[in-house]
This record gives sequence, C-alpha cells and structure tokens, in this order.
Amino acid sequence: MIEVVTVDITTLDVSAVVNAANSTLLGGGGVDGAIHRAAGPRLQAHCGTLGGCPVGQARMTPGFGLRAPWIIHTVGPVWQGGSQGEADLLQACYTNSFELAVAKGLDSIAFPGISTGAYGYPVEQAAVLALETMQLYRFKVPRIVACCFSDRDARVYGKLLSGSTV
Ligand code: AR6
Repeated sequence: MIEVVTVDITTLDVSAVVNAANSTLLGGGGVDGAIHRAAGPRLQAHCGTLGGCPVGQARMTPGFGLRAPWIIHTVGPVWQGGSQGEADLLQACYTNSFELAVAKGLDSIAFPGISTGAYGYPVEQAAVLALETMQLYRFKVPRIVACCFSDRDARVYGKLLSGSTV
C-alpha cells in the first residue's frame, strides 16, 4: 500500500523514517533539522561515528527520541539542471533506503521528498522517480508513506498515483 499524506514526518507511526540528509550526516535544516530535533542529541552523536555518506547511498540509525524506531539517512543530489546524473542518484536514494528496510524486515517506511527542498530538485520529476521505486517495493514493504510537507506536493503525488498526468 502506498499512501500520500501531508504531515510533519517526525509524527508518523512507522518502522522507519527516511531523512533527506547531507553527506556529513551531522544534521542541517529542513526535514533533517526536524528529525534531529525530534530524535535528540544522541542521534548526532551516533551519526558522528558513521563517517558520512556519499550521495545516492543510505545509512540506518536508531530513532532515539523519534516515534519511529529507525531512521534511514540518505543523501540526495543537488539539482544542477538534470544533466549531471541527478535522476540516477535520486533513484539510488530510494532504492538503497528500501534495501536497508527490507534487510531489517521492516513493514513500514515513510519518505520525504528527497532533494526537493534546499537541493532544488523539481518536485514533479522527483515524484515520478519516487513513486516508480515505491511501486517496485510495494510487495516487500507492506506500508509505504509518501510524506509531503505542502498540499501542492501532495497533489502532485496524488495525481501521479491515480494515473493522471501532473
Ligand atoms: N516533514 C516532512 N517533510 C518535510 C519536513 C518535515 N518536518 N520539513 C521539510 N520537509 P529538504 P533536501 C520537506 O530541504 O532538498 C538539509 O539542510 C520539504 O518541504 O529538507 O534533500 C540537509 O542537511 C521538501 O519537500 O531536503 C541538506 O543539507 C523535502 O522535505 C539539505 O537540506 C526535502 O527538503 C537537503 O536538501
């Protein structure tokens, strides 16, 4: 099942929340800042032991004070116009996040719109990739949540899911 919701991702009752991090994994603004605030300082201390994360890859940590028991940190590409491999890198973020969840046997996962905030990836293009990858994993992870932070983004996802063009 793929759900589209418009909420603060830190409030969701899921097995894993995906964080749109930067390659230091030490926290930042946007959804990364919200997740670190909700998880508390033990998250940054733990992330500091991981040695960062390259763009397109993912790392799992406990959720600490977060409602979700696990956080999957992935580093999206900075949008540079689309000719620098951004689509492959963004797809790798989703795939590698799912692979960590599957390896751990998790039954629910929530994704923010990776790269679509500070990193500037156009939401319409990012949502196509996100939903394509979610469809591929929907039999491996029973509950998949596309967590939007604006009604506009939720409409983009909703239209794509219902099969109409954006
Ligand atoms: N819950 C759900 N979605 C959110 C929340 C939230 N609490 N807060 C923001 N969003 P961004 P990026 C949405 O900028 O583009 C950080 O500083 C937001 O509206 O958080 O991958 C990192 O440290 C947008 O749709 O991530 C990196 O330096 C989406 O989350 C950099 O930003 C992603 O926006 C990563 O940039």
